[in-house]
This record gives sequence, C-alpha cells and structure tokens, in this order.
Amino acid sequence: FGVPGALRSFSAAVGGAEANLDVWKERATKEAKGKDPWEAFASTNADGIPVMPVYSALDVADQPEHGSEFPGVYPYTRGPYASMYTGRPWTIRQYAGFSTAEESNAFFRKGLAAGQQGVSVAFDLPTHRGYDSDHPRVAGDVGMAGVAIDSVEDMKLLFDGIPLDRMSVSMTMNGAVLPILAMFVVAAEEEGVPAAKLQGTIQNDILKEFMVRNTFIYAPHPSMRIIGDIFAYCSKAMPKFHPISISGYHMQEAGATPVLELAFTLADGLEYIRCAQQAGLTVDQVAPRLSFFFAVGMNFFSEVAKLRAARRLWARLVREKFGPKDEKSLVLRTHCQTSGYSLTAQEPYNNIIRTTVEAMAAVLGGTQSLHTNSFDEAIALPTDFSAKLARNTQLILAEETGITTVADPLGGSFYVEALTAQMEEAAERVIREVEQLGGMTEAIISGLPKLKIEECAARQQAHIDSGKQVIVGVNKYGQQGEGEAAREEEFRKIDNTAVLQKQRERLEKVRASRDGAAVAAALAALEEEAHRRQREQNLLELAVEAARLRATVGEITQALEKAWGRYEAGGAQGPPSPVRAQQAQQAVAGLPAVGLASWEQPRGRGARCRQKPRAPRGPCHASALRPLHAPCTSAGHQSMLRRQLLSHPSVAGPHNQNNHLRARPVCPSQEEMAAVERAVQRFEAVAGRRPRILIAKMGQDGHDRGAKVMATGLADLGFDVDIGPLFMTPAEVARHAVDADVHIVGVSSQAAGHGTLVPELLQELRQQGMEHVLVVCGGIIPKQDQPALFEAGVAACYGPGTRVPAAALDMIGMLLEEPEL
Ligand code: 3CP
Repeated sequence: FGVPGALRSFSAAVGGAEANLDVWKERATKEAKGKDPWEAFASTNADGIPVMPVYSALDVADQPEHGSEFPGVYPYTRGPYASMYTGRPWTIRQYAGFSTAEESNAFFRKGLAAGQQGVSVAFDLPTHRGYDSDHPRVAGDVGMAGVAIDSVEDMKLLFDGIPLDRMSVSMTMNGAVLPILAMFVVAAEEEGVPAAKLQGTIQNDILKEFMVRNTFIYAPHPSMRIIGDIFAYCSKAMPKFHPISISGYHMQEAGATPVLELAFTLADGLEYIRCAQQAGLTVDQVAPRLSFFFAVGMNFFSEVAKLRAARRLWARLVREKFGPKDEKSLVLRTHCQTSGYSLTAQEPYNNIIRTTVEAMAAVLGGTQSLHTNSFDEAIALPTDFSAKLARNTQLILAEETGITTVADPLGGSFYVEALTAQMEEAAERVIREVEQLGGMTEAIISGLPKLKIEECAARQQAHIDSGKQVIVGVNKYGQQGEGEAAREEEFRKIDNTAVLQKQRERLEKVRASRDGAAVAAALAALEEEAHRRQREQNLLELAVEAARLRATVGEITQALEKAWGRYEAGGAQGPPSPVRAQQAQQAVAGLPAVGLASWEQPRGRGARCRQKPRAPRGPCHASALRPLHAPCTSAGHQSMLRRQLLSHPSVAGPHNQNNHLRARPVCPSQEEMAAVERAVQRFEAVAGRRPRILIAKMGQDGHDRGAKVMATGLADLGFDVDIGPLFMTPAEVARHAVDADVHIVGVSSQAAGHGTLVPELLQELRQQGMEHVLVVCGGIIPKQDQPALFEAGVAACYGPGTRVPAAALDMIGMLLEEPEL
C-alpha cells in the first residue's frame, strides 16, 4: 500500500498544485463569466476568516506540522488518544433531569437501558442558585428545567440503582457546586462507593457563568476560592473524577463565534490552572483531570477545525506557560453538545437534521463525549420519544456509518488543516489580549468578554435578518401554518405544584430527623472558614461533613453567603461595569467594537392611553432600570441596530392563539419599519410619551439573550425600554413596573417558570392598581401553556420566530386599542 499519505513529501505536491492552479483559474474564470474566481466565489465565515472556493497543498505548505501529526501525539491536533474511536468510541452522554429525583432516576435508567453510556444531570434553577425548594423566591422554578435536589436524601434517590463505581456521572452545576458535589460524595459513600472510585465530571466553571449563563451565587473572587478547594479535594480524594468542565458551550449559545468561544474557553482554562496553583497544587496535579465542553453549531467545518485547534493551542499554551512534566497535562479532552440556538420552533422536525449534522462535526472533530439535542427543545422539555431520536442519532453515527473506523478521518484535508491553523492563530490573538488584561477573572470583572459576546450575537442577528445566514423554515422557505408540526400532546409538562409539595415534605422530614446542633456547628465551621483571609480548611471537606449531617443545599449556600454575600451584578441589566468594559475594550485592539453598550437615564413620563387616567409620576429611582440603548446618532450604527430588529429564531415561537400577530413578510420591509415609526409617533401624540416597556426575567432563569435582543430592538424602534435585573420575583417586577410607570411588561421565559410566575405577576399588578398594564410573554412558551396565560390576562405570547417590528406594532395596536394599526 506504499507510504502513508500523511508522510509523503509535500514539495512534489506543491509543485504540481502550482501548475494545476493556473488551469483551475482559467476554467473557474470562465464559470464566473469572466470575473476573478477568488472574488466571485470566495466568502467569509462567521469569524471573519476568508473562505476560498478551493484549497490545495499550496494552502498548507507553510504549516510545518502539516502531514506530520498523529492522533495521541503532541500537539494532539488529531485527537487525545492514539487509536481514537477505533479503540473506543465517544461516550454517548445525554443531559437530562426534571421534576423529582425519582422521575429523573427513572428517565436515566430508561436511557441507559437503550444505549446511553453515561449519565448527565440537569438540576433545576433553584438548586443551581443554592435555594431549597421551599424558599419563597423560587416556587415557580422548582423541578421545571431540571431536577430538584435539596439534600443527600434526594441525591440518593437520583442515583438509585445506578452503579456509581462504574458509571461515569456528569453534573452540570456551577453556583451551588459545593453542596451538590458534597451530596454526591455522601450519597455514594452511603451506598458503599468510596470517593476514590467515583468517575465523571462536575461543571464547576464559574467564570463563564459571569459571562453568559448567570447561575453564579458569590462574587468572582470567592467563587474562584471554591474552585481551588474543589481541585485540591478531588486531586487527593477523587483522582478518577474531573473537577471541572471548562465550558465554551454557553458562550456560543449566547452568540459567540467559534473563535471567540475557543479563545475565551482556553483563557478560562489557563486561569483555572493558576487558581489550582494558588490552592497549592502543581500543574501536573490538576491539568490531566481538566476537561472541556464546546458547542457544535451549524458552521460544519469551523466546528471541526475549532476542536482540532483547541487541542493544538491548549497543548502549546500549557507547555509554554506552565512547563508541566507529565505529558497528560497537555491533553485537552472534551465533551460536546449540539447547538440549542440552532434549533427552531418553526418546522421542528428540521432540528433532527440539524442535530445530525452538528453531531457529525463533533465526532469528526474528535470529541470524547457527546450530547445530541432533542428536536423539540426550542418548544419544551424533551419527551421520551424525542429523547430516543436524539440518542439514536449518536448510536447510528457510531454503529452504522463507519465513522469510527479511522482516527481523525478529516486530517489532511487542505481546507480543514488550513482552517485549523487560522482559527488557532485568531484565538491565540484574543487570548493574548485577555492575558494582558490580567487573565480571565479580571477581564470578566471588566465586563469585556460579555460585551464581545453580545456584539457577536448582534452581528449574527444582522446576518439572519438580512438573509445572509439562512435558516430553513424561518427566514427562507418558511410555509405559513406549518410551524407546529410536533403534536401538542407530545410536549412534556411538569406539574410544578406536585413537585413542590413532594420536595417540601421531604425537606420537613430531613429537618425533623437530623441532629440540629451538629448541623448548626457544621454550618458555622463553613461560615468561619469563608470569613478567613487565608485558607485553613478545605471548603468542600467542610461541605461534605455538613451534607453528611443532612444540611440542605440552601443552608450550606447560606452559610457562605453570610460571609460573602450574594453577587448581584451582571445579568440582564448588562455587564457589571459598562464604563470599565469600554475602557477594556479600547485596550483590545484585535476585537472590533459594535457599540452595543450605551446606557441612558429613563426619560420623563406623561399621560397614557388605554389605561385609566392617572397623575404623572416622579422619576424612577429603581437603579436597575435603564434602557439598554440611547437613541442612535450615527447612520451606520442606526442601520446596524435596525437589522437586529428582525426575526430571531431562538427567542420566538408559534403565533399565539388570539392571532394577535398578523401574517407579515418574513423580512421586514422599509414600509414595515416606517409603519412602526409612525405608530410610535401616533402613540406619543396620544399618550404624551413614547411606549414604555419593562423587559423582565422572573425566577431563577438566567437565559437573557432573548430579553436583550428584544430590548435592543424595541429601544431602537423608539420604545423606552427598561430592562430589569435577573432573578426578580413577580412582586418585584410589579413594583418596578409601578416605579417606572410602564405601559407594558414583557416577560421573557426560557425555563418553564411562566406557568406559576406570570399569573402571580398579573395578580400583583392588579393589587397595585396597575391592571391596565399590558403583559406580554416571550421566549419558550409552549402552545399548551398559552390558554392558561391568556385566561390569566396575558395579552400576547411572542414565541421563537417573532420579528421585533411585528411585535412592536402589535403592542402599540393593543395599547391604542387599534388592532389594525
Ligand atoms: C478513551 N479511553 C481510551 C480510548 N478512548 N482508552 C484507550 N483507547 C482509546 N481510544 C479511555 C480514557 O483514557 C478513559 O479512561 C476512559 O476511556 C473514558 O474516556 P474519556 O475520554 O475520559 O471519556 P469520558 O469518561 O466520557 O469523559 C469525557 C470528558 C468528561 C473527559 C470530556 O469530562 C465528560 O464526560 N464530560 C461530560 C460533561 C457533560 O456531560 N456536560 C454536560 C453539560 P481513564 O479515565 O482511565 O483515563 S450539559 C449543559 C447543557 C446546557 C446548560 O448548561 O443548560
């Protein structure tokens, strides 16, 4: 069979390519009707990297590593293991969890019996944020977007019958990471499995929470202290466990391009090694157990190249910066998940195809573990049926396609190799800038990464709006009325009240049966350690002791909260410090500014329409309330923002049953934009001020991309927009609505809490004499939930696919009681 292709000398190939290139050019020019083929056929990818119409040996001739790399060999571009999937395919690890521990346990067991190979736990939002289920702030969220865990008793039920000494378990937990990891250790211990035998991963990546995911509890510095302690504990007591999953996934979901996701994730990784060193560990004690987590979206080749570039760049950076002795410290191993953002509520069966393509990119990029999304996730929680299809997508790829028979089958592709090198270079540039800011913790405190990701989201939105980025069934080839192919009865519905009842009962039992004095002493020890300036004891060790005594998630969290407080910055109202962010941005030359962050004080207010007449109020003093955008001055900025207003696939969904939204063309026309402007002016003439909306996130749901896109769009259309902080209660939203004297409250819900929280909000508004305020909902509002919301008084639900101008006209029409506006 001759010499392997990878080892063949390139000089002959390059010489041959040069000769053939001229012939190609001539023929391509003809096909381009006389134009230069590079200009006619070249494009630019999401990262701004030019993509040529053809690649050859010439494009990789300057890469010294080209052709000489092997999987399992430094710099690991082609995979962390020498034999890759030929020796062992990736782990099929489906992320799941909802309702009670018993129900989630049954779901895990069903999946494992049907071919799933690892468990991956989704916790509910109260657990993420360190609240017990019976805490008054969290009632609407209990059991909705994950499983409710309050104590070791719940944890034992969650893993009942699952052999923890053999099964690798991933837990997506960042905020309440101490109590949850402690309870996992104790649950296993009480089932006879010592910590040393536990295998799996805890996400424990707090840096990205401050950037995008928002389930932080404490401020960045104390949060990093927790991570250092977890590293130290795991390196001694749980050597088979991965103490962190450094995650870019949520960055891409929030809008980051593949290069930005890659750069910020690796920059986080470097920061975590430094954090481990501060906790007294050497690089070789921590780096071999670090693991990563990337999103895989629809940019097929970028995603493959991203995973390859990630391994190469990580190996090189760790070697250069930390000089480890153990080669395992250089190896990047990763979990991947197909993109939730790429799923559409319109024509949801298309999502099966998208997920398959993304899963192929993940495995051709060499992932170690994979979650494939269910097709209905843009609408509701997966059902047994949709979860089965998602799992089977991986089983079919692994067992029917032959993809596993060759390690890194795309290695050597001229395009893939050239793109890998370009992405590596681009990501390294961004990492260098972050390091110059003092590393990721400082960069995050400045707000810069969050800002950059929001800019990418705006740019992507502009591409979708202009049709440059095609989404079949949404901005192209959409068929009116075919948006809801998945049958209604197929959606999973959680009975939040029943879950809450069960959790309350179990909590009462736990609290009644434990040694109260011993629990109090264990909690006091935690608090005392958190108060210390210098580490004396390991916080995880103390949390394990408290969990053993049956302290709850809420109590352990609160013990530390007494010392550190609860961190309130970030979230929907914007980066912690826009001024610092902009200063930092000026320091980062390589990253173009889009100009997203410009805040202004709330405008004055006057009379209203539709509502009962009332006296004008004084200025709003709620500090969190501030419009996201000042009116635009520059024409370029104006048009950039205008483009953001158009359709947004992930924020939206089917038209509501009241048919408030009339059918409009898929891309808004100039006339439509002009119609919105006229409507705003008309409203102002009648009401004496512009329509004012409060965009609110209630409960513990921190997904704020949709809320921000809506806020940005409406502000640019002439609305006065107030965007509230994350995690508000219905009563707090109502108070903000009163203080800001808004015409509309727009509730953004991505985590299923709306069923409880929105009726409570309406009740609160009524009690405060604000029943005239228009309440609309947006986000993931399953169709089956909508009748109850309309019954309660919601005026409209704007689901995925809603275009902001259409929603704006609709809302003004309702305010003026002119539906045909
Ligand atoms: C693997 N092994 C091999 C080979 N491949 N041995 C010989 N030849 C091979 N070809 C060995 C490994 O050395 C290892 O053994 C064992 O097999 C398992 O392989 P692995 O690569 O470690 O795979 P796995 O156990 O699945 O671990 C994968 C990583 C882990 C490392 C990525 O961290 C992981 O599974 N993470 C999942 C994270 C996750 O599920 N996150 C969910 C996020 P040894 O251990 O003995 O070396 S869900 C978030 C959703 C969005 C949201 O937040 O809401």
